[in-house]
Amino acid sequence: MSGANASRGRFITLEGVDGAGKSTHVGWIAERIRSRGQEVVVTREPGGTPLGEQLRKLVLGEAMHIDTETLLMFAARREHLEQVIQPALQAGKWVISDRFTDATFAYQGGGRQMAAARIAILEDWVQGAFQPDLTFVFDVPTDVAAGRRGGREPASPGAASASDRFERENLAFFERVRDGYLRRAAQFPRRMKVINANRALESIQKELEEYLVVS
Ligand code: Z5A
Repeated sequence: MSGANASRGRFITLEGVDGAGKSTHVGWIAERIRSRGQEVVVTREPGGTPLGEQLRKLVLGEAMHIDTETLLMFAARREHLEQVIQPALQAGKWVISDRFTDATFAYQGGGRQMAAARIAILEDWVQGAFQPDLTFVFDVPTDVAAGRRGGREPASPGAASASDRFERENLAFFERVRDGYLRRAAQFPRRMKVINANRALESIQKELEEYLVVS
């Protein structure tokens, strides 16, 4: 991360279209890092704080203008940074977040076609130069992701479910989201690692391990 120092923890984010497998890998990554003696905080966006979780319910459930949707993502993020992410990093903990700002560029920028320059204004406002140290983009063809979503039960209160606004979008939307992630990863290749998630879990985790060893 920009401005990282030796005593500060590290910030890892997981991204990808719905059903790509982020949530499947969060716990595994946390355990790998804990096994190295590090303290780990696992969190998610939108959410991660009591207020953020309320905003999550609104943004996943209520129809709203694209500007409102984007502003709420960043409002939740501001709280998340202030209350969870920054304090944990400053205390030397590692933070693993299931989604962060790259999701806004992919979903609101790619999926909903909001100009990236507008999102970048909010990014600068809310987080300045702060970025994750490492981002995994789990990449799968959108039809594979859709098949995986189809076989899933909602995992927790507020979890994405078949009834949430994003999951009701069509395949073309998810194609744009996927392209949005791949474009962003091409822009920031040192930070963002595209992981082919269309293969066996063991094979994916072997690749993740290689990146974690050098983090
Ligand atoms: N959103 C946004 O628009 N803008 C923003 O800035 C942010 C978010 C931060 C909620 O996110 C929504 O918020 C999201 C984007 C929007 N859209 N939706 N819906 P979320 O992360 O909470 O919701 P989600 O994307 O649906 O995540 P998820 O439920 O956690 O899905 P996932 O992590 O991608 O997949 P999974 O649950 O780990 O795996 C799905 C199934 O596939 C499951 O049964 C697994 O066992 C299976 N799986 C996983 N990997 C494999 C492999 N390798 N082989 C076979 N099967 C597998």
